[in-house]
Amino acid sequence: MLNIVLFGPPGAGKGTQSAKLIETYQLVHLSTGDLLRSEIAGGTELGLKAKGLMDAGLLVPDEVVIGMIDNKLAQNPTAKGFIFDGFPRTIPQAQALDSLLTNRGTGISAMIALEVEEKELISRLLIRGQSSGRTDDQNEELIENRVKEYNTKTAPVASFYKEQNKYFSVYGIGEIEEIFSNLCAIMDKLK
Ligand code: B4P
Repeated sequence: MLNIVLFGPPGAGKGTQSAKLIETYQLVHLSTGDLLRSEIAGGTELGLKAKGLMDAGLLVPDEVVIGMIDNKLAQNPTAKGFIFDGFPRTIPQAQALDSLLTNRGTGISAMIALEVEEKELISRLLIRGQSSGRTDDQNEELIENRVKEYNTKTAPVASFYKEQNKYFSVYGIGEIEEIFSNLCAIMDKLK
């Protein structure tokens, strides 16, 4: 199986590039952000709890997202592999993902990080906020909170994969197609 963690700060292009990667490599896309937003749209108890945290730019509790990923892995037993988009976002999530995959006889092939400077992230998310309707893209202060949350809790996850020699990075500013082709160059070596 080809199991990839697509990593990067909010607005780095994870969702954008995941959509292209799953088509080219026929993988299943697992975005915890999308899963949480669908819980919110469905008005579930989990969604209601998550909404307050997401609207404040904070991460939702580890056990919530780990449970969602476990369910999705179980629902896709014949997948050729997965693109994990926005997960893991903390070290406990990374450890949990390792054991979920080990229990299924597989593991993470690589983490690929999209590198984008903070100024560009804020500008992209403010632009997306004008049309996405996403409440967490609505103002600069909130976006800065998300970046802060990333720097303190999520950035250390890269070391987890570096220590396993599974870390790769791609510069994430430029044409979407050019970034995609740089990602594909790494994916093709991993296949
Ligand atoms: P996510 O849904 O993961 O949202 P995100 O980090 O903002 O990234 P996204 O993938 O949507 O954006 P992209 O970079 O593609 O998370 C939302 C919230 O959910 C989190 O803040 C947290 O509260 C919660 N959450 C999710 N997962 C969690 C977890 N595991 N643990 C705890 N909490 C969790 O794109 C951004 C914009 O840039 C787009 O408009 C796009 O068009 C544009 N763009 C992309 N590439 C570009 C390029 N090359 N040039 C110019 N613009 C580009």
